[in-house]
Amino acid sequence: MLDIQTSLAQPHVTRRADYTPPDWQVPDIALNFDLDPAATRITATLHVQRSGVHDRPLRLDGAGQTLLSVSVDGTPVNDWVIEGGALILPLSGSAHVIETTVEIAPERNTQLMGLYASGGNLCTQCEAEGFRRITFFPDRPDVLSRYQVRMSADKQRYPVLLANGDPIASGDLDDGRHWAEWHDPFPKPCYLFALVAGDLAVNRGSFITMSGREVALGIWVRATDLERTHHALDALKTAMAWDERVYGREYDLDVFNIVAVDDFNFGAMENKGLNVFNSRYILADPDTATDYDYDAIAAVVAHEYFHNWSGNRVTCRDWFQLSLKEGFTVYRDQCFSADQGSAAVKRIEDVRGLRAAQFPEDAGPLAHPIRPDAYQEISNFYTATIYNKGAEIIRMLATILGATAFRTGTDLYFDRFDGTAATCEDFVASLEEASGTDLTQFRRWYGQAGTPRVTASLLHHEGSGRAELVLAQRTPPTPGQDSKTPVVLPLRVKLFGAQTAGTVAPEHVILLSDAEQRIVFEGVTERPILSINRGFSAPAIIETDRSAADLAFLGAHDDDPFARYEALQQLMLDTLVAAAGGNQADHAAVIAAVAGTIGDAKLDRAFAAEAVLLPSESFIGDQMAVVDPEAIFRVREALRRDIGRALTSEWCAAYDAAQAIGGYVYSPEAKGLRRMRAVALGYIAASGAADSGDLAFAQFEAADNMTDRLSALTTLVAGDAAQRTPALDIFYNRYSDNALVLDKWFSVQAMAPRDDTGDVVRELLRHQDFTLSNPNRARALIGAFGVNQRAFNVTDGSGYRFLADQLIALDTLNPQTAAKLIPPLGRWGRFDAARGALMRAELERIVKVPGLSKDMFEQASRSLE
Ligand code: 0A1
Ligand code: ZN
Repeated sequence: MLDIQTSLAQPHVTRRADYTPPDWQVPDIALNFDLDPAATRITATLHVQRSGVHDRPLRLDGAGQTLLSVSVDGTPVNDWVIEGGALILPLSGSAHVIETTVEIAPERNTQLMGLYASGGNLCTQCEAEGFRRITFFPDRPDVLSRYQVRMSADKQRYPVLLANGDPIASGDLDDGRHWAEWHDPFPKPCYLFALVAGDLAVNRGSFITMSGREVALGIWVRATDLERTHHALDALKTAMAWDERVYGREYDLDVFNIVAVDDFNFGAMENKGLNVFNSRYILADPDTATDYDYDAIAAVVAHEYFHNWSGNRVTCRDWFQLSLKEGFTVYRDQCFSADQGSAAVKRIEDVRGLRAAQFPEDAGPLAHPIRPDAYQEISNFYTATIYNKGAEIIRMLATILGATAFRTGTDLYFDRFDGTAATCEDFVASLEEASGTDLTQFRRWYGQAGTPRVTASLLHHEGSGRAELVLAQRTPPTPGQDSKTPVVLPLRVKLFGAQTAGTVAPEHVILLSDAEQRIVFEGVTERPILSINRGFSAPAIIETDRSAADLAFLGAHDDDPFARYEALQQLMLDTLVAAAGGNQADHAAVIAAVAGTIGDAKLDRAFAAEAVLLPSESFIGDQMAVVDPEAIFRVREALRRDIGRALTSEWCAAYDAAQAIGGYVYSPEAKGLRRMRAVALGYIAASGAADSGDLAFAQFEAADNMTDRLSALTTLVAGDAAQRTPALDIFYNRYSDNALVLDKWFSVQAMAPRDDTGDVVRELLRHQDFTLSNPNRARALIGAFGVNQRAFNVTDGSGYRFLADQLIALDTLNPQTAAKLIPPLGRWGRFDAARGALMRAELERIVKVPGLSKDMFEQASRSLE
């Protein structure tokens, strides 16, 4: 059969405007899996119902399986055709029972979509369009079905058989095989289907819901990993209680299982009652996981759990609505994490992440709105824009409505759309109706790409006591959107008095909705200093004309921790951007501000440590008309060295104070001390202190936890101390059987700020532990190198060639993972002409590769536009 998709030169584009409701519904499906890694047989029994009045055939998506038989109402038929992988079946009545039998080979599935093998076990990944690789089905999120799943498998090899919902029955067969049956009573789209068959051990727990029901919890891993599942289990229980308290949402099944697998394209997946996780977001103990890992585990466990309501009970009508579940769920997990420790540090980390990944996306060739209008491959739209900007949009809604009305709105949304496939518009309309707030203009955020730029200048007339804040907004054009309209930006603003350091205008939220707006403050008798976008209340770039002195003032006195951090960052950025542009830069103001921050004993150490870190090289680059990676690296290192030298005794004191922790504990305070210790060590090393290698190596050897060990290793790897290679070898030997820690070993070298990083990375490609077939490992080396701004952008283009070569190779195995790593090459417009041409040449080379996946084709071709 001719495959329509590949026979045409033009790739198929799916458009939001073309949405039509499904022609057929499938209220019930029974699946029978005869599991075997080489040949799994699947019989699917679909109860289909014609939806509306039409005479169109039943269209069941499929991809790559061998079709063995088709029957309609119990009778074998052969009047079907296969078109673009889909099975098209003419049907005469309004309801039928369709049965298909297919065969697939999970062990040959390197894409990790559908049913695949990982570490000797079998598991599934169906979002977004993986279910069609298992069996023929309408693979779209607005077809909701009740699932009955029966699995049989070799009992020795796969003693554990799990699927969605509740276990119903199980038993032995006489040929060494066994079987199990699971039912999920909640209708769900097929992207939430999951099964796992494997040799797994379980850490069991239980949770009593707010209505008094007991839920059996299980975290399933390799037996040797069992001891590393306690943190994830604790996080799950905390998340379940949090969702009851904050959103009134209770878990609905009697069991909730999580399985950790080593080979996974993303972070984790919220399959109903059976979450499947990348093992990096489950496994932790102090010896192998950093504080950052612990926090990420709790955040991802919470995220997937929260999807049970924002995603599963209310799902998406189509994939253009992806941010409906993802933006909202990220917002929910961000608030959850903020409640577990330092909310200020969490906000700083989230904004840093947004600026590192989403702002460049919004400013580059792959820019798209949080509700896109078209895609070729939906996997490419699991982006920082959909997730993180999406979360910022929800956060703005919460700010504009206030906590109470926001909660009334989410209650209405959950109640009204429970059991259905909804749209972003349904969500906004629910909040609008519940709060009585007109959100007409706010809706522009859903359709407009690009990061708004807001200029803010504060004028003060001393005589009249009037201050005037002049605000203007502009969103730069993005591909396909030449002209933009003003959006609604809730800006939390406060004015401080320069002389008294007191408040001259209390905080309030300004809703900037016009292109230009003026806000008048009366009774301002002393010169005011502007604190704006406090808490990063709107995802915008704010340009102010505040002096270094005013920024230093805010850096020392602002009572909003994010604004305080931001003032220090701005002070550092102004210094660094000026220096990178060739202007003489005075480091004194930054050094004084850093000294004041680490010396401020009232400040939480975690916050102080984050606040004194210099902006990343790429964020500095984002502020420049043309990114000069070498200059950025040079001026940033010079400032680091000066801060290190000028404050040597302060850093040593901070280091020693942070050392007095005693034994390892995972608590917000202990994490703050470890963070400060890492930052202090970094500055001591940057100062060039002769003994910094000894200090780092002593920490490396004495560490009783991965946070301290890895920060010491990172410091050693950056420099040229004699202990550098021994530390890398010791680390490797100690952890050579732990894949997640080896990933760190690869990454720390790929991210190193060194002249030889490119050579080291090319060498590491040949390392016995490097493989492209494990996504974590590929990302640890190739992904990390791609975001090492200086090493990747060396002038001879060898970094670009390396990335392109690797992505072309990876594409043949795992297109999804390969396509995700394209963006560093799409920054060609941000660099000088010579680098830009070299990057484009690599993108052009990629686009021309015969047999390139549509994932890669879309990312690379759009990156050239
Ligand atoms: N819904 C998941 C993300 C996810 C998407 C696609 C995947 O396919 C490989 C896997 C996971 C989440 O938001 O966590
Ligand atoms: Zn999600």
